[in-house]
Amino acid sequence: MVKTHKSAVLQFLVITSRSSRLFYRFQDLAPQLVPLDYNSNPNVKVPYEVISSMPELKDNPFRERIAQVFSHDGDGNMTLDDFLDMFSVMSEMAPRDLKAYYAFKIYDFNNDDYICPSDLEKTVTKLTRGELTPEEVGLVCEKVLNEADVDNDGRLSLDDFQNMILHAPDFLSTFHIRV
Ligand SMILES: [Ca+2]
Ligand SMILES: [Ca+2]
Repeated sequence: MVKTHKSAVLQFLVITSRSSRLFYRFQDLAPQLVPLDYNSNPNVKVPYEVISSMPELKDNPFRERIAQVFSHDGDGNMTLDDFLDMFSVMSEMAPRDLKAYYAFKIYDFNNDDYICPSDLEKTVTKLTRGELTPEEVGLVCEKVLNEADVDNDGRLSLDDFQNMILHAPDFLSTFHIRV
């Protein structure tokens, strides 16, 4: 009992120290916008252009989608809450299921809750950083659909996707950043 309590306290301390470090990081991105006393203006947003040029994101081919998915406005402009959510999901310590859920949303470019063939094509092109020819991308997409589209409706549901990444963990590799 005591041990559980202690580890809960420890975990809380780790989380709060990480959050406060991330707060200063957030503040530092746009010191002219974000007040040091953040509670005085908790809805202030750091614009997408600033978020996407952070070292953790600037080389990530999915940076625009990542920022869109984690921002409440859907345009990639982030409040502190959005920012903390993004870092906690992308941290190496986040559970795989949680990462998979967000990876699915990020790959679902047209936000219809399915990864359809055109979403998959964009995903594979970005994951391979434009190194494949369109024919090769087509072949990869076909193979992925053949193997992962369990209910045969020509697109990947979240279930199909979660099942797929058990066999192809590379699909999550672009969503790890150190916090
Ligand atoms: Ca879709
Ligand atoms: Ca399906």
